[in-house]
Amino acid sequence: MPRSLSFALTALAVVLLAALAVLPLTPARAGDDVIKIGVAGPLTGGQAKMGNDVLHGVQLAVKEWNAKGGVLGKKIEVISRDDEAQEKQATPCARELVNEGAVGVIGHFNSGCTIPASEVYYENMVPMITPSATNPKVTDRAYENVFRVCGRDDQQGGVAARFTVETLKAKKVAILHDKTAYGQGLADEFKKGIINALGEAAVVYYAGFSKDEVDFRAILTATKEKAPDMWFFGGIYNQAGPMVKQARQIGLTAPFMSGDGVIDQEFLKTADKDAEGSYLTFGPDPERLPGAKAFLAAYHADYGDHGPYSIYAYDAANILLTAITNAKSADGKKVCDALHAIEYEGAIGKTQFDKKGDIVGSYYVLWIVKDGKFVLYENK
Ligand code: ABU
Repeated sequence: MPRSLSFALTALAVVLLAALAVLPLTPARAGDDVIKIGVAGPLTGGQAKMGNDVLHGVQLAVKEWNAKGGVLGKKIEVISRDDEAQEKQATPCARELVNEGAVGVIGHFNSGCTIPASEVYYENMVPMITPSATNPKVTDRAYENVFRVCGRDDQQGGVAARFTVETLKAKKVAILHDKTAYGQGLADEFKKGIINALGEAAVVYYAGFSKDEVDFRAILTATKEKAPDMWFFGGIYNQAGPMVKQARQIGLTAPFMSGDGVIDQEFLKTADKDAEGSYLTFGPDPERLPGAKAFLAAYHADYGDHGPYSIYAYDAANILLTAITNAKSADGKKVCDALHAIEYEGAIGKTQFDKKGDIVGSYYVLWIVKDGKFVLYENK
């Protein structure tokens, strides 16, 4: 090949590649014979239990829709991506889901992944509903394609702080967190509530550490030296389990409290007897919700015990598919409009979204570990 032609072809290839890099991705493809729904979260690693709970909730909803003929006359296919709960994996996963033609996404699981991934979905107007990401920033940007079916950490942190002051009557609290958008965000909301009620001096210790840390003894010893009436952790069950065990080993006996990231059977398995008496904030008990009965039976038949976010993922998928049905289209903008208008009666109750994509209302209640189980806290 003449050298000039080779040079021209190389230059053309470079220009084409550069153009492809800046072109918007192509989410919904009209000719596709299936409708693809994306799921993203930690499917491997320390948080895989909760990530797979979400995947299973979506798979169950899709199985039920497919048994009734699918959506818009097409079968629904679930495509999943494992972001490993790593912020830097979130954006590549989101791009892959969009590239593969996901018309909507349930996820991501973690706030720290949901926030950057939502930028990709927003650029491509792909509706996303997170079942679990509770950091306020997820919806505070008011992107028209971003929704969540869970609560917010400014609600959850306030409930935890009120309970600490009014029910536990604590005067001195220690606060630990995993430095993530969720963990530190929740810890800061809790801290705000404590300071509002009791003043700055009530927070006797505040510290963060990596979300991959496994040895907490130094920080727990420092916590113990401050003699708090209770200690709070903003983070996830895979760290909370060993942390509570190590706390009791070094003689930190004050009550432990955390949030929705810890209310998982894996916490009970790891912390075992040391988990007894731990307080957690989360939503209502699905076992007490009449609308959850059919979901619980079907989920248990397919996957065994449900996790905390299985039911939220199930409702999120049903809400997305109902919005596609109502929109009579998988076009992202039309589906987002349908989501903003939706009033959905699901397994966890009625869901409606406000302008920012948050659910209308707040549902946080206190749970306690009693006889090796999570049970609703009842003030007697
Ligand atoms: N909300 C608990 C775990 C997920 C997250 O917000 O990071």
